[in-house]
Amino acid sequence: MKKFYITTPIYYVNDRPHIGHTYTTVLADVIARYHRLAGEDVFFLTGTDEHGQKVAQSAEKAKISPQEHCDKFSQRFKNMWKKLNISYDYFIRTTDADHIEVVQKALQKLYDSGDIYKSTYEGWYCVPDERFWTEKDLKDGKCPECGRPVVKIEEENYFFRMSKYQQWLIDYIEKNPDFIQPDFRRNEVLGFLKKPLNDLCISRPKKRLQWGVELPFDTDYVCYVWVDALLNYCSAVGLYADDEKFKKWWPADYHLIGKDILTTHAVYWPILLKALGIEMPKTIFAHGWWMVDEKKMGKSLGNAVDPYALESLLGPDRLRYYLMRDMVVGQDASYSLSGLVSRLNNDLSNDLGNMLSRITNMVSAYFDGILPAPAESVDSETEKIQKVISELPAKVKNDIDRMKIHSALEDVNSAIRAANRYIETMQPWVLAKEGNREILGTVLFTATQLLAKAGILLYPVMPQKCSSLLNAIGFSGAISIETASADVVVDAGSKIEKPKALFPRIDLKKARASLGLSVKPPQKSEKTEEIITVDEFFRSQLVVGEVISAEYAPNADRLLLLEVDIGTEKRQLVAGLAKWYKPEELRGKKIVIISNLKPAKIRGYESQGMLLAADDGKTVSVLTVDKDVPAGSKVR
Ligand code: ME8
Repeated sequence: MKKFYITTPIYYVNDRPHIGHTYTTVLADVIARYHRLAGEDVFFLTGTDEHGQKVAQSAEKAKISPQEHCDKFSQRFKNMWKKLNISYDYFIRTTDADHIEVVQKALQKLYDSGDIYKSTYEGWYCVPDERFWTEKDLKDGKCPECGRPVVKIEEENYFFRMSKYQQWLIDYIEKNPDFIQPDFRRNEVLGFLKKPLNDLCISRPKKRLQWGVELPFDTDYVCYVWVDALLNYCSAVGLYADDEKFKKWWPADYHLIGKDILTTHAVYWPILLKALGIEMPKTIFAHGWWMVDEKKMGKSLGNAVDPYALESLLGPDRLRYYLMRDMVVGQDASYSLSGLVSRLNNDLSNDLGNMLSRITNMVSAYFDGILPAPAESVDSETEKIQKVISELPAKVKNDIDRMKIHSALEDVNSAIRAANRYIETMQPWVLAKEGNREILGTVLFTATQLLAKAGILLYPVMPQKCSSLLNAIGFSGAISIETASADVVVDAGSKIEKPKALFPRIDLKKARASLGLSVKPPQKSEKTEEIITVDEFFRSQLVVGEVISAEYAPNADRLLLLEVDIGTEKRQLVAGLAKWYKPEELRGKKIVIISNLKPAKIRGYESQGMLLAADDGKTVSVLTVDKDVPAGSKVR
């Protein structure tokens, strides 16, 4: 059986989990669940990072021991993951005795092999980041990573010979294109490695910090928290303790991280492994950040969105769906409650939920709740939708394998929309009136197969809702990719039940109130952009936007709904282009957008900007850019 080992970062126990931590953990869970559905043997690791100055300081502030503080905050992460049905196989804590033992063994090995030496350090130190910087590293005299003040220190410390392995690392990254993903992050790391690499200070004197793993070769020191933390990925699977286990799981297939911790994972970690003679992980994948009002969401910035409140409003599955659907893995995404509400209402209430209630209602009304068999030969409309249905599992798998989770969800949703259109075209209620039971049965059977495939393919994202959906349509097989790939997923004769509304519509005003937000949403555009009307076009701001997704607007034939990345955020655009373009022809195109138009409602859909197109009276051609400039580039 193929094995699959996936990890999240281990989170600092300084504060409660926020949406950023939740995102990485849900993403890992979704990928782990897909691999389980594909029949692989999966090990999914998460946990908490519990040593270091920040934790010691937080504990001191709260007047409790560091260990008590860690126990309390680590439990908060566990509680959150339980609420969200995170199916981790192991939760590691860096204060676990067996982890500490592994860290000490690794340090001793490095010391014995001569890769660790003692020297005097003189320079700058960022207390919150626990990192040393040289004078020239500083930006305006402050920490180049977080912008906070640094303090000058001079002390004796132990150093790890990172510089010795710099050329080896460059060669390794160049030879292994999958090692750091996405590609632009690999280039970023290679860029960083053009400058000479300093040796890494891996100790902290106990007189300054005691909350850490003691160095086995000098009890006056504890280990730098990042060395301790990174080793969790190996200690969790038995390094130096259980060879068989370690051999089974290592190397990790995916280290999922946020882009904030790319250097530690793509530079320190491989060099540590190399020095210890341990194989490299297969892929380090850095995703982007959830942003609020164009700033990174995070506790220190005071803009963290609380996953507890969102979970109690939405339940676990809809929160999971939103996080997976609205971030293109690798890029930043902007969080807004209105975006969340419209995404869930559109995809889940209007499309999937609507289709489920239509089909279950009609099978109950016309066939006493027993799924009818299809006709032997079918019409061309049914053939068309059958093709969409049968291609769906492979499409989704391909997207998941390439980390395009949002596309996988869009694939399922667009198949659901196609099936809703198929039902409109076939008009089963008319077929029923006419007594055309053969075609009526075919339509309901066919649509039910799609619901079953969607239920399985969306199961990793929404395990509870999809179980209810699959139960409602009488599915009794094993939830697996293999089952989803079969022609018939639910047999004729199965008992169909009308489920309770699985995805009730969310009212934005009520949602705002339940989250304790003021009922009038902040007018973001008023704050950041000048609002103009079309007549004032000369004052328009033009930018390059990349079309992330495009779809037909349900119930509005001429319109396409586009999701466009304009560098700082994603926008929904409504364009009367359906006559001229198929959605897939627009996906990935770099187009020109007027970004500071007052949002307008077009047939009930909000358009947050306009795209430019040429029109010669016969055809319409969307303006694109000649070279591959990034989304957000100004058009002057
Ligand atoms: O860095 N958007 O822990 P941490 C998306 N202990 N993801 C975000 C995010 C945001 N706005 N904010 C945080 C540490 N994250 C170390 C890791 S690993 C050996 C040690 C996620 O609690 C993202 O995965 O600061 C990011 O890398 C991680 O939380 C940082 O968590």
